[in-house]
Amino acid sequence: MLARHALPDPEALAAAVAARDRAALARSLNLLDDKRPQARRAASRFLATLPGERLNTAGHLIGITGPPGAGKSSLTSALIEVWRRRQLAVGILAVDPSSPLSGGALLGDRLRMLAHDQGGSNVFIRSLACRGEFGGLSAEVWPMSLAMLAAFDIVLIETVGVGQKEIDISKMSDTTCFVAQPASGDSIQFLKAGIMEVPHILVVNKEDMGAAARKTLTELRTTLKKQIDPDGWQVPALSVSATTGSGIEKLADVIDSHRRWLTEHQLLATRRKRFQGEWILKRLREEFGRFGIEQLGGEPLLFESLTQRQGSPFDLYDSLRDQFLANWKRTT
Ligand SMILES: Nc1nc2c(ncn2[C@@H]2O[C@H](COP(=O)(O)OP(=O)(O)O)[C@@H](O)[C@H]2O)c(=O)[nH]1
Ligand SMILES: [Mg+2]
Repeated sequence: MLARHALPDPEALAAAVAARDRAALARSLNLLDDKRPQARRAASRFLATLPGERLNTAGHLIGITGPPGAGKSSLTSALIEVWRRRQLAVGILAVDPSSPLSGGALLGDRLRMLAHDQGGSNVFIRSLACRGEFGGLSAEVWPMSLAMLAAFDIVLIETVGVGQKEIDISKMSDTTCFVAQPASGDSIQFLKAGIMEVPHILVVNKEDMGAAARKTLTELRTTLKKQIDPDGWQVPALSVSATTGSGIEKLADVIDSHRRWLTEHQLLATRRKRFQGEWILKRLREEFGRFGIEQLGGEPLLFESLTQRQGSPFDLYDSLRDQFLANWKRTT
């Protein structure tokens, strides 16, 4: 019991994670999720010790989002197989509470299968689905993705992408894929109305359903003609079938081409740096509201400084929190 609760040595843990030690990875994700003060301090040191150049410029952080039942988990399994054939090490964070039975079990089964052959050690999956409400959990997804990034070529996060409560995956991934299913007018309406941030890649899954899939793809392409990615990336829409496997190689290629495009335009490192600013601002906003942000210098200034700084994001957050509380005490 004691051993289970004993905190790991952050430096040794970071080295083991970077060496893709599976037990260390599991331990690091638990540590990042541990709210006890001494665990937070260890987690903070752990994050600060992860290899910075990997976190800034290596690997590929991919977000897969879309409504429940669209086939995100199925698509994830299909992609894992392609990436394995391409000799890439893959880490998955599944933050999808909507399909713990179909999706969760499906993905679990596939991975159990994979684990039987020698390629199994290059695939690591952590499901965050069975913890109920997102609540505090959502806050830890980004730090967890950093630990995964230190170990894997590809880190994929699956989230449900409709509604307000959901994690904004576009604020923590290099490439965001939105998965729609045939005859899902909703997704198109969300896009048109600007409720949904334009993803980098639009995927219509269940192509095997025939005409309905083709119609949805055409509608999405028409909608996309009016949508411009702020960076200038031409958003592609393609159809696939996770069940039959059709289009999956192509999808993997398109996902990779977006990463190459980001690198060629010197946007990858810039994008990664923004994630930290977004994460800290979001947490400050949740804890102290707009007033808190104003007290700390206002959003633009704060954001700018947060993307510049080095070290652990936990430390940065804590120091801003302390700063706010000290100001608050002085003025009341
Ligand atoms: N016909 C068809 N069904 C699919 C396809 N991909 C997934 N499904 C089914 O759609 C349902 C939801 O899939 P799941 O991957 O759990 O969706 P998620 O909720 O988006 O993760 C399951 O019953 C899958 O078997 C596909 O390409 N074609
Ligand atoms: Mg799922």
